[in-house]
Amino acid sequence: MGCNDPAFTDAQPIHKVRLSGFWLDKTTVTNEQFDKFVKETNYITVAERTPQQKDFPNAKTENLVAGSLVFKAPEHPVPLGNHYQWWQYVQGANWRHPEGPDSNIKDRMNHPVVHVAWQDTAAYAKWAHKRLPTEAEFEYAARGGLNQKTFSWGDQLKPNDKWQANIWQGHFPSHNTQEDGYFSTSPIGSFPANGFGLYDMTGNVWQWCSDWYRADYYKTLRNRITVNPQGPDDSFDPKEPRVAKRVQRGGSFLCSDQYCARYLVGARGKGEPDSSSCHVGFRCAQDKNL
Ligand SMILES: [Ca+2]
Repeated sequence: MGCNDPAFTDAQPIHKVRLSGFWLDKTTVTNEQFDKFVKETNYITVAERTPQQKDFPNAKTENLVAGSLVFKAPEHPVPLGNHYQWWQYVQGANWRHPEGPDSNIKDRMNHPVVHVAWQDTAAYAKWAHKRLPTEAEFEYAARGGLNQKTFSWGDQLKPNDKWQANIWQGHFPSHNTQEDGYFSTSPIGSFPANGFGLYDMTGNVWQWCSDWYRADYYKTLRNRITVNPQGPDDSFDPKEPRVAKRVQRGGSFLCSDQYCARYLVGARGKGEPDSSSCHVGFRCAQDKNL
């Protein structure tokens, strides 16, 4: 488990884990599946709730509006140091309206649900009598039975000149050539399954895992075999020390070799549990003895 790419120090060292058997959804949870959950439970996602002043004491009242982060491609190339050049908090953006109030999911019912916060995905998993996968389970599953490969399908990014996942081609973030066929999310199962028959373990949308994120967690697991690791007890991201985060895996349609590149099977991602955006979704796991 892990990744030797020098850019991803939080995914090092490579270490061994041993896992009990488990089931993992073949695909990410779709809009259609999430719609069923919401219809049965009247669940309201975090992005649909108006933020409360007590939770954001320094925010101006007029800024306390329900919404979510939406990717907007700048018209011209921009320096990659400031992600606010392509991320916008859009009022009214949520899982039903991925680009904002004027957008809808009518033609995207078989796409992954997005704009779901970690706690939304945990609520769905509980309703489905499932759970989120651990980070170790996700990586084991993503590797599809291959050992120490760069990607979830092998060592070549584009074997036989065919894209194996929905990522970004072209100049990030201003020009997406959509060589793989998709600017944004793709319908589930649009790319080949991996060795375990799982779809979109790489690309399309980031997927929440159950673990807290610590950049130094793998260093605590070196030189031994850890059985069923559940993640650290708390979170620490040196890049944002005061923000607790959960692990995300897989990368998304926004991952490019110029930025992010976290479509490597051992690479890690992270996000605030209350945050949501247009390129983060999830899938569920189940214990094998159920
Ligand atoms: Ca794409």
